[in-house]
Amino acid sequence: MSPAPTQHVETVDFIMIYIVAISVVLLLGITAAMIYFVFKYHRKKGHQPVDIHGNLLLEIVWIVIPTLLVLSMFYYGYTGFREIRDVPEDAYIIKVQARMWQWEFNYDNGKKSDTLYVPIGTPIKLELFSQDVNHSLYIPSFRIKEDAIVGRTNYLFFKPEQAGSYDIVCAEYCGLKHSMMYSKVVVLPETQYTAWYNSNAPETLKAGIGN
Ligand SMILES: [Cu+2]
Repeated sequence: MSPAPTQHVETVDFIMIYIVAISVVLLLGITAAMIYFVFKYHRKKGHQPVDIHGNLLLEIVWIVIPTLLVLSMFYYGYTGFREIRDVPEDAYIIKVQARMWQWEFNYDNGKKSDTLYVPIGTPIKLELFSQDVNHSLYIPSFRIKEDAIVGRTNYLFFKPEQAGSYDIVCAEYCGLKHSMMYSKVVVLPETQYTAWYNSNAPETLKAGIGN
């Protein structure tokens, strides 16, 4: 398996597998017990049912074990959530304008692009704005997604660890050409990023799709 493009990927995937694994074990265990009891205790002809009394130990076990399981899911979910939402002070801010049907990335030196360029190893904070309707910036490979909404500033945070090019998708239906609202995030080594960042060549923004 190739190394994860960001730390978030390992965190999110671990929690996902943890919860699914527990769910599968419980599903199989409960289903098997249910089927077993259906056959073992089915009503037989001429047989009178007897009263069943409580079992304190069993009741404690089935309260304590599920409680611990659910608390552990909460623990991993919450710490994972904080990891994704707590942005370090020194994060590099890139402003994102969403519009029908295009992403526009604005860097602090005035540069604009429709592909997102970021340097490896730098914590990145994307500030999300929308000019028209609700959009949602989704980077599946990084396991992050957030709405871009008119009149509100939302954010996303990630720290790229691997050079490469990853898909950016609009994940909120935003009109006729929503399905074409694709872009890329390109993770570059520091020196290449700086060269791109300082180059004067104007980044040609493709006209919004369909405009
Ligand atoms: Cu959109």
